[in-house]
Formats: sequence, structure tokens, C-alpha cells
Amino acid sequence: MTHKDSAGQAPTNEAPVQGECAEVTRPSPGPLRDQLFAEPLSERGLFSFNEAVASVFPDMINRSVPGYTTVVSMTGVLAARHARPNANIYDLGCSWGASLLSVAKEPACRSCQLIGIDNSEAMLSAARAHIAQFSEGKQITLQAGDIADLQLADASVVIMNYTLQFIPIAQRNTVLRRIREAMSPGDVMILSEKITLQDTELNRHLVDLHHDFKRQQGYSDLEISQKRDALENVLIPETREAHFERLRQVGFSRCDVWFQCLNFASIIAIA
Ligand code: GEK
Repeated sequence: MTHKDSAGQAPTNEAPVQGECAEVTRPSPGPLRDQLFAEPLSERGLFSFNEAVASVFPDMINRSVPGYTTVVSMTGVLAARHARPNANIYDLGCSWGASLLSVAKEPACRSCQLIGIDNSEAMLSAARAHIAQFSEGKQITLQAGDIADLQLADASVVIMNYTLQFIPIAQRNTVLRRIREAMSPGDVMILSEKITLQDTELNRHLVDLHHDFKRQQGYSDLEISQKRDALENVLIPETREAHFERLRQVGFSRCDVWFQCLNFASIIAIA
């Protein structure tokens, strides 16, 4: 079996095995290497969380989001400080469930219900297979659902790692208000996002640095530019100030960035 951690990261030198012997040598291939944008695409398609993306997701996010592993592992630590016994811990846009696996390792979260919600069936099916490999995965329930129609209750921790950015800006206020309404004072939201900077020149610099990061992770210029085109108008980043303003507007008492690497920030918001 491929060695991997709960974030689903496979060793970086592992390319997908192809050919007849693959089944014999690699009975459980684990997450594949992301090569979805490696060849010139005849048509510019919008990015979606389909089966192809779901199958390579851990490799894609680990090599695309600087600081992802730190955010995922610290999500469990942050959750442990705020988990109320028997309350719910939600991960909205849970993908393969990496953040919930991090939470499930924390003894302080053991009496909580860990609920992962995602609207991609392909992602949920990959998540089910991934989570089943970990004993702590038994504590996790996965649900198909759209973040726009959330029904949350008694949420002591709400995790939204790199997902709000895919919700239309006009809906973000309502989504966050519903989340806040399901929380009690002292509960925590962990909100991780790609961000833009108000200073346009510095913003361009950080975008360039992010592309350098992706090159360092083995992505080619073609992969970087085709993925960027596919994500245009699909992933809509905002400034950290816009996030703070919205979080306060919907009733969070305090918020700040607890981690940032290049143009990817993680915000802690206390209800
Ligand atoms: C991680 N948090 O590994 N409703 C529900 N799910 C949605 C919606 C929606 N409206 N829109 C997008 N998603 C994860 C990574 S990925 C981030 C999150 C990325 C889901 C989508 O199907 C995908 O699984 C996830 O949000 C975004 O820490 O790919 O950059």
C-alpha cells in the first residue's frame, strides 16, 4: 500500500503507475499525481470538483496551497481548544476529510460529532475510501450538501478550509451568518482562504511568488497557466480586510490571521 499521511500526501517522487503490471505491484494505488493540466487543452473549461480532480486531490492541494499541511494539522489543535463535549464539529467543503482526520486525533474532540459536508459526490466517495483507512475515521460522518443550504446546529467548531472562495461573493454573508447562528460565544471558526492584497503591486508580487512555489513543486508553466485560466471566476479571493469585516458583521466577536504563507491565509474567528 502507498504510504501516506492523513492529509493524503503521497511521497513526492511517486508518479502514477501505468501499464499492465500496475495492479500487481500497486494493489492500492492511493492518491495519484496531479497531471490534469499537463497537456495543452483544446478548450478552456471551467474548473470543477469532478472525478478527475477528486482522484488526484491530495497531491493537487499539497502542491498548490503553500502551508496546507500546517493548516490541516493545526486545525485539529485549534479545534481541541474550543470543542465542547458532545457538540458538533463541522468541516464545510471537506474534500478528502483531511481536516476532520486531524480533529479526530485530538482526545478533547472525542465526544463530539465530526461532520464533513461537500457537494461533490466524487469528492465524498474518495473521502469515504480515504477515511476508512484510519481507525479514528469511525468518528466522522460525511454528508452530501450545498453550503448555500446549510442546516447547522450546536457547532462548537466550524472549519472552512479553502472553500468559501468557491461560493459566490453575494452569498458569503448569508452563509457565514447561518454558521454564526449555530455557534455559541467562545466557539471557533477556522477560515482558510486564498487572499488578495489591497496593494496591487505587492499583490502581483505574491501571485508571482505563488507561481514560483508551484514551479518548485514540479508544476510546469503550462500547468500553472491552464489551471489559472480554469479557476478564473470560479475561485474568487478577497482581501483579509473584507473577510474580517464580514465576520464582524455576522456577529463574530474577534478575528485575526493565525497563519499565512504567501497569498494563502487562515483566519481564527471567535463567536
Ligand atoms: C481540505 N477543505 O482538504 N457546497 C459544498 N461544498 C462545496 C461547495 C458548495 N457550494 N463548493 C465547493 N465545495 C479541504 C479543501 S477544496 C479547496 C477544500 C480547493 C467543495 C468542493 O467540492 C471541494 O471539495 C471543496 O469545497 C474545496 O482542507 O480545491 O482549493
